[in-house]
Amino acid sequence: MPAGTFRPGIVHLGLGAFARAHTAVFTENAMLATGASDWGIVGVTQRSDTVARQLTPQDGLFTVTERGTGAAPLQVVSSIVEAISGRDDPETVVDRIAAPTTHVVTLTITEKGYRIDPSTGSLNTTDEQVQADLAGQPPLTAIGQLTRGIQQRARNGGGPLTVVSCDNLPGNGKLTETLVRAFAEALPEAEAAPLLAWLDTNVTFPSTMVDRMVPATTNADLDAVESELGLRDEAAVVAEPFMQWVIEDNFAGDRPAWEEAGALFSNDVARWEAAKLRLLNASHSMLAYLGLASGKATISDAVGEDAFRTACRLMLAEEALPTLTLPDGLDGATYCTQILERFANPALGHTTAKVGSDGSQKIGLRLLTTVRATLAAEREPRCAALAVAAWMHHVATTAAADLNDPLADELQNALPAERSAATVVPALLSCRSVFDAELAADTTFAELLKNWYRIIDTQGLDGLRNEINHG
Ligand code: CS2
Repeated sequence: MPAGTFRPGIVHLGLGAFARAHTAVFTENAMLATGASDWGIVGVTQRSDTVARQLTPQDGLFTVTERGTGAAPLQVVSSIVEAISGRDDPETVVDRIAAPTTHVVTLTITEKGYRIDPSTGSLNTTDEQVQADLAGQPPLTAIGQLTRGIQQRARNGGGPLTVVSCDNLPGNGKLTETLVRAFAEALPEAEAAPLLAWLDTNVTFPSTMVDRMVPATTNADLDAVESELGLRDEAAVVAEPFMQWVIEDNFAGDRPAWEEAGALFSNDVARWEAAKLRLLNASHSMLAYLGLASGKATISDAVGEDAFRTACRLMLAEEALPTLTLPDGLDGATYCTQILERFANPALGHTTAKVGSDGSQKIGLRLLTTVRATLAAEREPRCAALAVAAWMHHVATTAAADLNDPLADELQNALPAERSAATVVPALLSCRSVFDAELAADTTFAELLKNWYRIIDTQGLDGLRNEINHG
């Protein structure tokens, strides 16, 4: 579709590569399938304005290139009708959320974007940016922008709004609601009361499960797109052919017919999300940290190592799957086979560094859930512990400035000067932002971690191969 065909109906917070290759594609395809034209997306970048600067001169147009078996031809996507820098133009973000044409806000702001206090599971009101947003600065956090936008909408007497979180978090809808309400409750009483009442009757927060592997776009990708298209697309994204979206059907008002683009509306999203986190994302993280520990730059290289694939299979079949109740329509064994095949896609170039980033925000949801449930069933979480030990090794062997994690300082400060299994494992287990006190005190888990850490640290890949295959 040429630029200018679609009119805005959605505000999207977090305009990274994932949003462009997933949410924007589903929305584009739904509009093309139905002939609707009023679900265009106002995209908002978060910390950096790069994507807004790339998309604006291109009238929001960008390409999606699929890589791997079954790849479709390059698609030009036109569903993004405006790109705003949330950092530089927060008042416009608030205005767009409040606009009468907006019916839906979608979010892909990553785990850390929610500013959760791990000790309460609610909004981290000690965060300086959250405090500044509460104090009335033009809001810079996603939850601040969302809540201030809803507040302005309420004051304008606007229509109902649906907020759709698309991040890899269990119960992402309920969580987003909790954070928005916590923000509203922390406002002065005269502001809080009417806003909370308006939220009660006008805003819903369905949960969703999203899936598509989307690596960071490289310069080589941009060059390849240029030679195919004959034009330079600075906002191009590459992705695997697979894409999935399961959405809870709980909308306050109108919505795009995303089912026409292949999305599944379901009342069982919690089970879909738990399965995806503990199976796909858990083994993805495991391969990332095992790969980082053994010099493998991509996920396909890591899964190509027999011992690592074996460790993933064991973790999935013997540890993660028994902890899950799968939704109807999902066969566990088939799903696990398929995800390992998807990881093996050599054309994707998904780096272990990218998947391994923000580990402090991810391992709790992806791996420690399985660790806790397996220990509670009086079994050993041997392979899940391997993944956590590999993460610990990554943290302990990466310089603070190079560790891509919002808790990098806290993690580094916990570490001793002399680093071995005996010192690093207890030091990192004492980080309450990642491990709760009960899990940290579990001797079975601590011993597994120390054993794996020692092997990674002193014997490297050969030691891992030996222990995984014969241990
Ligand atoms: C990955 C995910 O970077 C990561 O942490 O595990 O982004 C993963 O690629 C997606 O969730 C796949 O849907």
